[in-house]
Amino acid sequence: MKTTKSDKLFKEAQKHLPGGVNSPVRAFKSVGRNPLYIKKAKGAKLTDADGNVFIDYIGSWGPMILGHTRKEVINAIKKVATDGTSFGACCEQEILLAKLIKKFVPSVEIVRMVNSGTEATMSAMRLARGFTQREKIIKFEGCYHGHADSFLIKAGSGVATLGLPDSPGVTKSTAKDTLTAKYNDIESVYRLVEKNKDSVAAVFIEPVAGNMGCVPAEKDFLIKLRELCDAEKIVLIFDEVMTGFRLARGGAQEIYGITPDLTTFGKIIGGGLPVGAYGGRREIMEMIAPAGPVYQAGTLSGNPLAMQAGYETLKIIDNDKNFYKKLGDSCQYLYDGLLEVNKKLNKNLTFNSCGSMFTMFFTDQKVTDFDSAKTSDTKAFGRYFNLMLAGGIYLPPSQLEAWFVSAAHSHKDLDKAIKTHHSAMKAL
Ligand code: KE4
Repeated sequence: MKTTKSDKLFKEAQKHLPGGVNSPVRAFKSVGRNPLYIKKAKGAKLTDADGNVFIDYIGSWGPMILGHTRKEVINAIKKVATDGTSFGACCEQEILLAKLIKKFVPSVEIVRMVNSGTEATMSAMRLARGFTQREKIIKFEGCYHGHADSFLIKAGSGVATLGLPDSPGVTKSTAKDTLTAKYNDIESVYRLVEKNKDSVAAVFIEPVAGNMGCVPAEKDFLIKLRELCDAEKIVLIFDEVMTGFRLARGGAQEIYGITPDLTTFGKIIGGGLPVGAYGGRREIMEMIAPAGPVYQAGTLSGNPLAMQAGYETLKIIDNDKNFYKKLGDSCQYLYDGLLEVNKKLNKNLTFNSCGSMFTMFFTDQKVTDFDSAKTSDTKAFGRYFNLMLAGGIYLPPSQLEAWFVSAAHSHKDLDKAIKTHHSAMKAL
């Protein structure tokens, strides 16, 4: 596969951007090769600077659930752009998108738009602290909630339980207010809450984790988490930046039938443009300025261009009552094909999926949390990634990420992935 143009661009980029990129995972470091420079995309396909065409199983890390350059979305963006892209003022589009988000996710009584998932979770954290007048938050090992300081924390060792900075630049005083529990282990949450009685403001969780690879929460675990938060007056926050509008109309909370107090969104609600949002119970959300005292603001929040792109995306889904059924059928077809290959070749790999997000882990252990996800053979995954790429299949360049199927993936695209998977697994 010729990559001279991408290699040349990456060399140049490293003179101007840290690590040559604007987000670490896309540097392809964990798969031992230079990143590809994508020139254009259409439907389920990407074309790179050297003209190589790939079937895309990242979808920009989730946003492109309709596939790339969906004509209704592009036309809407073009139309709005001719009237202006951002006014730093109110616009009708922000109301339209807010109403659709509420229609899809009944737990959202009011919602605030921001510009990324990180901004959404960061703001929801401040809001939960302002609402409860408490300082600590609980997150789970292996869950990622964007790069705000309070989320870049690793578990304190043993008794400490207090968080430790997981990145230079995060201060010990910040880290001490983040407690880390074990995913799918309710006892680990009980212990933290017991040790920090009446000081925990919020529990943040990816209800189906995507950032340690795809790891669905066990239903009973989420039920008990909800009960604990009710009993202890802790704000339960579902980080649905990835799962929102991905797993079902109402995201993971619809699938599990569990209502969080707040939900954070991103990715799909921007239709490929930068949008994040957080919303939930009115009594909490009305603490946000200017309705209430908790400050949060943003120059480009609610800009007409991004709002229109998100609105058009959700409107297409809203108008297609069979959208998730069709997407689910495509996924089942793909998953059955991949698993049949593994069975035939006697490859005992763990496969987790939920709706149209999934991960094949290079381990034979059941993957239910970060520790079990980390038993994966990341070197074998790296070899597999490169074999799939050479075969025209563009996967997330890290074992601990989720793969995505879009509404634009045809059976021909899915068959190609299954066939390429077969030759890659034989070559491994
Ligand atoms: P952004 O700030 O990247 O828009 O969203 C942060 C975020 C928050 N919550 C969840 C559950 C997320 O998955 C993310 C971002 N996801 C990663 C992919 N694992 C974005 C890709 C990247 O960092 O380049």
